[in-house]
Amino acid sequence: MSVRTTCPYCGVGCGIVATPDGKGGAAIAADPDHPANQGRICSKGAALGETLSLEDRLLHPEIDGQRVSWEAALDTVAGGLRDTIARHGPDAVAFYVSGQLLTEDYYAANKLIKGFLGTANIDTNSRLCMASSVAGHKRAFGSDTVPGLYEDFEQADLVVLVGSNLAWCHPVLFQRLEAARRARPRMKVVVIDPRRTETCDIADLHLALKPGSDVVLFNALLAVLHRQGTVAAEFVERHTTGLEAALAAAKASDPAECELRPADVATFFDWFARTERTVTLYSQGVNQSSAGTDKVNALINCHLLTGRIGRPGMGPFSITGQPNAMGGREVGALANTLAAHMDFSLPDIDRVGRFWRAPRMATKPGLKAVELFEAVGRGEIKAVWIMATNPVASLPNADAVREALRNCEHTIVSEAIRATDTVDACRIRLPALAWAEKDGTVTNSERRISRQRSFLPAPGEAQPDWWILAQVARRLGFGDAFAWNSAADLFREHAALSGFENDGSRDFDIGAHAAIDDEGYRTLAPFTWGGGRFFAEGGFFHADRRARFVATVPRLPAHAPSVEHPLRLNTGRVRDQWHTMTRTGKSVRLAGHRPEPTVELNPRDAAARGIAPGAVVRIDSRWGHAVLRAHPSDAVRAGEAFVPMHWTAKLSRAGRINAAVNPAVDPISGQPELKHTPIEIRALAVQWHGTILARRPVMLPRLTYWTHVTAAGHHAYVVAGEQPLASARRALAAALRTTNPGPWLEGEAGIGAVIADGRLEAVMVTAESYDDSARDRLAPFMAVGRLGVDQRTALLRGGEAGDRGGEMCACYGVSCNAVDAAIARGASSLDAVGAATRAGTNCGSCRPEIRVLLRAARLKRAA
Ligand SMILES: Nc1nc2c(c(=O)[nH]1)N[C@H]1C(S)=C(S)[C@@H](COP(=O)(O)OP(=O)(O)OC[C@H]3O[C@@H](n4cnc5c(=O)[nH]c(N)nc54)[C@H](O)[C@@H]3O)O[C@H]1N2
Ligand SMILES: Nc1nc2c(c(=O)[nH]1)N[C@H]1C(S)=C(S)[C@@H](COP(=O)(O)OP(=O)(O)OC[C@H]3O[C@@H](n4cnc5c(=O)[nH]c(N)nc54)[C@H](O)[C@@H]3O)O[C@H]1N2
Ligand code: SF4
Ligand SMILES: [Mo]
Repeated sequence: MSVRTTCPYCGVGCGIVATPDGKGGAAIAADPDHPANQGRICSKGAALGETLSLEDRLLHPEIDGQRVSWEAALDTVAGGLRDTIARHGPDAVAFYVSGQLLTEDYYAANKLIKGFLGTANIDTNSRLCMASSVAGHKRAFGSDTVPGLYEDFEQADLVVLVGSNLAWCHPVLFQRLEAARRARPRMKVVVIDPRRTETCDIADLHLALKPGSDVVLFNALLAVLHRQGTVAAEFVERHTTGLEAALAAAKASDPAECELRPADVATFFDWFARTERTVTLYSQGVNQSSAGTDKVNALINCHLLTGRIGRPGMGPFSITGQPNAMGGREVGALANTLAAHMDFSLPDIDRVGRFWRAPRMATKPGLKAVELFEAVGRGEIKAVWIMATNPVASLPNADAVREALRNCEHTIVSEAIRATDTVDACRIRLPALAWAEKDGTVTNSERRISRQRSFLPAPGEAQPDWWILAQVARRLGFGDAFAWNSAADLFREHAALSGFENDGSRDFDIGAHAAIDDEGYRTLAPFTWGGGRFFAEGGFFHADRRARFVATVPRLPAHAPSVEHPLRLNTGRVRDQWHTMTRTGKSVRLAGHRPEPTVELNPRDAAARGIAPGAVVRIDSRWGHAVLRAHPSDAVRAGEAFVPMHWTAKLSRAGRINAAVNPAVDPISGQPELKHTPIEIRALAVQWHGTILARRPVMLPRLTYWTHVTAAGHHAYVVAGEQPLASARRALAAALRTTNPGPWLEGEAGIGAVIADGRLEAVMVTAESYDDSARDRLAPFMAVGRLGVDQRTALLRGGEAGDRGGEMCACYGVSCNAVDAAIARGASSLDAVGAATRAGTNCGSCRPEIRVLLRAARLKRAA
């Protein structure tokens, strides 16, 4: 039987239809009826079926590495919290939660700590993600309201994407935008991003601005709009205040500081001025900055001035990252918010306290993520409970986070996966249900609440996150307030609180759902709260019901490049991986797109440092270092480098980039500046490169570089070293044979293999230079049961040449070379390439990259 649920990845919030196969797996398809995706899906969503296996799951509670009963684990957690509070007060306790919890889980965590433990030391990883948007919304609107809807992108005549790589990070919205643009050719797209991303592929204009200079650009735009009279005078007059001060600040901004071509800036300003239906969509290039909140307000100012808000095809639009970033804001799980979009004002504290019948309401905001872990590091917080996030990999200055956890008295983690960088650092490990097994709701970027429904049975002893919290609450004596029996019970309570003494004073009100029965919850169809759009006719949530223009004075990133660290490190995402890879990392086809942790840097900077393509390099900052594969690319500005955030200490020797990322935060939102860290990059004196495929995991010897690459039916590693090749080969061969025993055979061209009873158990190939086709060349031999004579000979000669040139289409496993070949044979459009190879015909995530190949072929023909 098929089950309709919601994708657990990005904030687009696509509907998914899952059909269990009865053997623990499920077929995954897009839900044709879900309003967010209408039958579309992306490569990550399409590969969800490959993430369901249980072999890496945490299935039983553990304390200090020993399996224990739930009773023992819950008693220990409750005892630790009670004891800590008794000895050191409630502020010695903290929760660190996640936009990947369901609303019901999130609600339970927030209620327990803020109402019953008496501290607001709960923060969520949304601090790293949405905090600047929340703060910017509140300053401008008096509430954390996203005014628009997805259909606004389709109805707009100008879509401005600021610091958003939509093509890779919100692929289904990108597909919708692409389709709308095809249908309405007059629509224009502007991308504002220092990097030339795949999103630029549909852009009419790309502004590769100086990193961090967004406030300057939008200030300058505000001043130009005002000077030219592109002003919605009546809207400004009736519904806003603060224009004069904002203009004064804006007029001091000189767009030349953005290091753009003046003609491009003029074009952007001209389009913006002329186009009533304008949407400005923004994401982490805006939020993850020490001036993030000002960036948000600088762009909202331009929409307020022109009155372009809350009407079809218009508005500022904060696109959220995680599937339930919005739900977390609704339950108020940020350290500085309360619940149901309430704050730490006296009336709100009183209201929530009465609703919860809370014995010990927190009365002031708690510590925000970065400061929270600094307080753990100083020993001020003595008990920390982490749920559904991997801070040892995802917080800046991540080595310090790991140290802090190792030295903390009570470290508790609720996780689905047995071994992550964070689980390794925590003493008490509680097994949580994962996506396929959970029930609850999530809210996407356009305020749409959708059900996640379980379609697989609960494995082992794993439990829902809310259940774990409620059990601990009962042990602390709060049984009555945590007596829920189902996610539906929680949803009803959450809905009731949103409507409690509300009468229109708060934007978030789903009180109408407080009486939903179990059947209604089971079948609940996706709906947007607030109905349609907000603010077309004013009605802002400041006491005077007016929006605020905010005077934004540009500031540079907190840490400037120096002689020692002259480059700027930018970080972000790649198309086919999700965060710390605990789920997407299980998929073989998703591994093909970007198999290794790389740093992209400008070819000029690479040349100046003697860094060749494929070289192994070390990045150093004041905070730490990483070791990565270099990929020179003119998509990156000179002076900049880009590293994906995904690789962890579990998957690589030193690809965990947050070890090097600075912990500076925005003074208002507390969001860290993950996009701007001064660094230096240098080539390492690597003597040799290698590739290893083995049936069983290999305990690698000390190497300069290694990374694990997910492969079908075996383990694959790409390695490199600074020691002489001969001794390295001896050490590697010994390591291979420890877990993959059998006779060792030396072949030609650097091949060494263990072949036992005719079956290839493990193979390695080493060479002086980097050969990224070795995995593709050798993998077919691992797929064979018994090698025939010819196959054995071919293998020992180095494997057959069959370089696939990397994966293009993850859905159908089509390589770059196959697409190139189709183009060479005459396929001259996306559709023709699709017809010839199937590439790009399922989820469409690779279409921007196919277009790049098409364009390259056209240029080549023209030359
Ligand atoms: N494939 C994939 N998709 C995801 C995720 C994932 O892990 N993988 N994660 C999800 C989550 S939680 C999030 S938050 C979103 C993030 O989605 P995005 O924000 O789109 O992704 P990022 O790659 O983090 O950063 C966006 C861009 O900001 C640019 N940037 C850096 N500095 C500046 C600057 O000063 N100004 C401007 N204008 N731009 C700048 C970067 O070059 C980068 O291209 O993605 C979601 N979707
Ligand atoms: N340098 C740099 N760092 C970044 C960013 C960046 O752009 N650059 N982006 C930041 C942003 S925007 C974000 S959102 C964060 C994301 O960073 P994290 O939240 O740390 O990353 P995830 O890998 O998504 O971690 C989620 C964890 O929850 C587990 N999990 C999954 N489902 C469940 C469940 O139902 N219950 C429980 N208890 N656990 C579950 C998963 O196995 C996984 O370990 O990273 C931030 N860090
Ligand atoms: S765009 Fe992709 S990752 Fe995002 S919700 Fe949709 S299917 Fe999931
Ligand atoms: Mo995020």
